[in-house]
Amino acid sequence: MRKFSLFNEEKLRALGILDWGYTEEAIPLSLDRYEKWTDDFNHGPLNYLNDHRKELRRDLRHVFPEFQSALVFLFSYQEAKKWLLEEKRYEVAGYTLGFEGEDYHRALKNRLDQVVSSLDIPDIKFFYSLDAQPILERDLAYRAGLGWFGKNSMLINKKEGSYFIIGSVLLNQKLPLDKTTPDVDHCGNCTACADACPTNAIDVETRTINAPLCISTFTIEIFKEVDAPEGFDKSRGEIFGCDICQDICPWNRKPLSRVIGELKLKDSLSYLKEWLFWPSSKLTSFIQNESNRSFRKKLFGTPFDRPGKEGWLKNLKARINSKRNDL
Ligand code: B12
Ligand code: SF4
Ligand code: SF4
Repeated sequence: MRKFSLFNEEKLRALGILDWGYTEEAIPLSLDRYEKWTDDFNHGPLNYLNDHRKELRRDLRHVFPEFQSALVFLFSYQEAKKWLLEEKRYEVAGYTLGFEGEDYHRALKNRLDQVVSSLDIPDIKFFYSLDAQPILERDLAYRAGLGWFGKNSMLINKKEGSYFIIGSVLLNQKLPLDKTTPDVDHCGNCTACADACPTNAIDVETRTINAPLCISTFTIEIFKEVDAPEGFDKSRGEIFGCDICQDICPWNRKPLSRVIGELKLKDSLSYLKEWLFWPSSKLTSFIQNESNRSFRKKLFGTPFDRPGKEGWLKNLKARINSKRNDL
């Protein structure tokens, strides 16, 4: 069966799905690369990538024993990204505003529920993979024919670029769909992402990044007061996540030029947009005056909840120290 006959494509578009793919391969094709990466300690403080869960990543059946196949979906945040670039609000990553301001783990589970409910297959059992599971999701998307690994280590789709979140459904049955073959490399001689990365975190040879050097790790994953990685002063003063190596990538130009939709935020979260226009000093004093509890409560259900008050103050301090307090 050709893949377009399984779903109503219009419905998928309405759910923000740019493309989807299918695979029956349980074992990642890049397992050796992941193992070498962790053996060389490139995960730095991200211990969950190198503990007992390492074994689980070796085979999808270790996570979902009944695995027979997977449907993999690419959920767009292109609208949010376009808005941030046009407004020159580089400080936060595109995905943060991409799902109406909601934490994507929550928002996309809901959309996957809608996708699964439209599958009319008897006795189907399924398991969702949405970032937090011990599954190499880029590799899964690669196996499903959805793109190639860019030198910035992003999974890039030839038509849609890389501004998307990968969400997958593992199934206990095979579906009558044509087999897909993984895409080939389309980076060629380009090294724009590695040249633009302010902290030199990208290794173009292995197409991986050194996580402790990455601004995304520093601003999202580290909650305690620590110094910013060397080179941060050459960044755009990112305070939550980093898209520099995607914003520079030529494969993201066309997809953004086609975007016609507007940035949408839930009414209750529209204040997030306002925050982006506050100077760092104003945001800092606002956060300092909040208790830990009330700050968390304000951000609950958004991606910004993660680093907590201490993490936010660390991020803002790094921005101010990097002399990017120009806003
Ligand atoms: C840990 C993690 C991070 C860490 C480490 C990032 C990293 N590159 O590993 C940090 C905090 C830095 C991070 C940052 C970001 N992340 Co993140 N992250 C993850 C997570 C949880 C695990 C990734 C992992 O296993 N890394 C291990 C390393 C070794 O894998 P890798 O870097 O992808 O390397 C692979 C390639 O190098 C590949 N390879 C290289 N050459 C070749 C050649 C061939 C032929 C083959 C087959 C393979 C291959 O093999 C390696 C092993 O698979 C995944 C979710 C998940 N469960 O998978 C999300 C995920 C990778 N992150 C995602 C996103 C959106 C981001 C950010 C853009 C967020 C932001 N704006 O700040 C940045 C991007 C930074 C970057 N350039 O990677 C998306 C990526 C979507 C996409 N289009 O690729 C994911 C998939 C989450 C999701 N469900 O959508 N992230
Ligand atoms: S996300 Fe930013 S810091 Fe991390 S590799 Fe890309 S450009 Fe470098
Ligand atoms: S910027 Fe160039 S090298 Fe980097 S991922 Fe994009 S095409 Fe590949």
